[in-house]
Amino acid sequence: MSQVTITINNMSCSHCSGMVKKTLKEIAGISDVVVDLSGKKASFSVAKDSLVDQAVAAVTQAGYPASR
Ligand SMILES: [Cu+2]
Repeated sequence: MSQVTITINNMSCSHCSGMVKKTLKEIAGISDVVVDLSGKKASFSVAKDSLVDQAVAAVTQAGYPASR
């Protein structure tokens, strides 16, 4: 288990950050999701490192271009 932070673009309101949070929480192995709307980032715990790439891909696909 490790704590990671990714950068997320295009979030403009609480609906956006809610969508990002929901998207991340739906991924098995990801927990403790905290989305920082004004800071353009999200922090969460991952069971294994490959989940970070999966999280970046899922959030990007949801319309919020993300990067590690
Ligand atoms: Cu929004």
